[in-house]
Amino acid sequence: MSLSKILELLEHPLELKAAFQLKYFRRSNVATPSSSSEKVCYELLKLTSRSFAAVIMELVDELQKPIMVFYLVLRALDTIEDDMTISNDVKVPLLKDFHNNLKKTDWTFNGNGPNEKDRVVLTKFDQILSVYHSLKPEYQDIIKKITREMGAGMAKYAEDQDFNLNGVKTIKEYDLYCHYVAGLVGEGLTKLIVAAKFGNPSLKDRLVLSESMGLFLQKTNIIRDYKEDLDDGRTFWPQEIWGKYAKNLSDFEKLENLDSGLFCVSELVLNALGEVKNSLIYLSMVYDHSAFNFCAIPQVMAIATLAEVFENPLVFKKNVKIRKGTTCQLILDARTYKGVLDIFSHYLRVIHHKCPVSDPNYLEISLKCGELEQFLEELNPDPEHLPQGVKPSQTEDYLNAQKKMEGDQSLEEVIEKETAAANSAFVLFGISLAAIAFLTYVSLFHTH
Ligand code: IN0
Repeated sequence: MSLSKILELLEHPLELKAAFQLKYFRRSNVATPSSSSEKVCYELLKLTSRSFAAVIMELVDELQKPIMVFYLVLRALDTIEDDMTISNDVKVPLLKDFHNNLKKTDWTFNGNGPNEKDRVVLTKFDQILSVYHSLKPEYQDIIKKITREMGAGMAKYAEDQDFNLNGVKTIKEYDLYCHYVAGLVGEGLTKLIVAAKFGNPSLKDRLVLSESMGLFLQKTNIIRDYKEDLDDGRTFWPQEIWGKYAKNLSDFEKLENLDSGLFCVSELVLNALGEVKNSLIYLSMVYDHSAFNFCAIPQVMAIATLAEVFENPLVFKKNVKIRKGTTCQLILDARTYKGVLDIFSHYLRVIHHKCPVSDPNYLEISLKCGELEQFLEELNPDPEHLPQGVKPSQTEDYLNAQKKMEGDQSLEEVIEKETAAANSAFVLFGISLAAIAFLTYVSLFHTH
């Protein structure tokens, strides 16, 4: 950890405490690999995504391997799609046929450019295949079907010259692109979670909900990655939106266009907020605590990121990230459904308050934040806000949310104990540090 990151943590003592609690107090149920290929998969997972790997490792046994394999297979597909050193004559058939590799046991690929970050996922793909074939056939089928659809989608975009040169035109195209790279992931995960009986079976018939889960994450990534994507010569911001604010997407890099750039970000954030309602409904229908965590953590990180990029000029200079300590705090707070609702409520207010009246999207942002605040209140009404004797309206969403919160009650007690223990230890730790510092000072400067 760099000195600047340590100082950042020290500036936010509550986040420092969260980091401390996460590191030393969370009971984790990390599986031990039962074969060498499983071990390789764990390593690959850690290599590709540090923080998210931990969340996957903590999934219940039934889902841990299927989701790990799903994640790695998708990462492999992504690593082919992303690699500009692979020509389209090689890339397109590779993407289209990728699902057929899942029938093999020994397939690997060494054709990535030497600098491709995750190329090892493909050079060791045979290890992933070995774990894939050990999964229940039902899980294998789900993974294969999504891989086939996503590969076909990616091939379609790789072949689309207009897309490669000019990026996404309409909002409809933007949603479709996000469907292929993220909505389908949501569909696959939903089918895995429901097959494992860890979620409400009706999730499978309401795929708009998982679609929103994926779109919310991907749209947030796309807004955040403006600069990086532009430097790489690509763009995913839809022209239908940015075209209202600039002639060329790269105009936003110039300081004189900062205002219009920030207005454009507002409209993109507003668009992304359109996915929030469905995501919250989805989360209320995931029963298993570890599967809930796995789904909720990326969502709360996304809403925090949206609040961070909103009205933030740095978006046009670099990828804006939330602080490491904030991430730790979010991971701890997102363990319960109530915690997730509170996080969304908080960041929606941050966005709402940040929005200047001069922003052309001011009215719509206010309306959207208000509508979502009201929805949060519908899911978890504050009795004080209801007129006396009036019961909350028993909507399906309300009932699902209440059921989820009842299921969280036992967890709530465990969390309370853990937090209390971590707090005491943290205070003790702080006092010891202060004592050591004091004694060091005395012995260094007050010796005769
Ligand atoms: C994911 C998603 C993910 C998790 C849980 C539920 C989901 C439901 C629908 C769609 C996606 C869902 O989460 C990861 C999160 C992640 O990788 N975070 C990065 C942080 C970052 O900045 O990249 C990390 O390193 O911690 C995600 O972003 N995607 C993903 C990929 C595969 C699977 Cl199985 C699940 C990628 C994407 C494109 C958003 C779908």
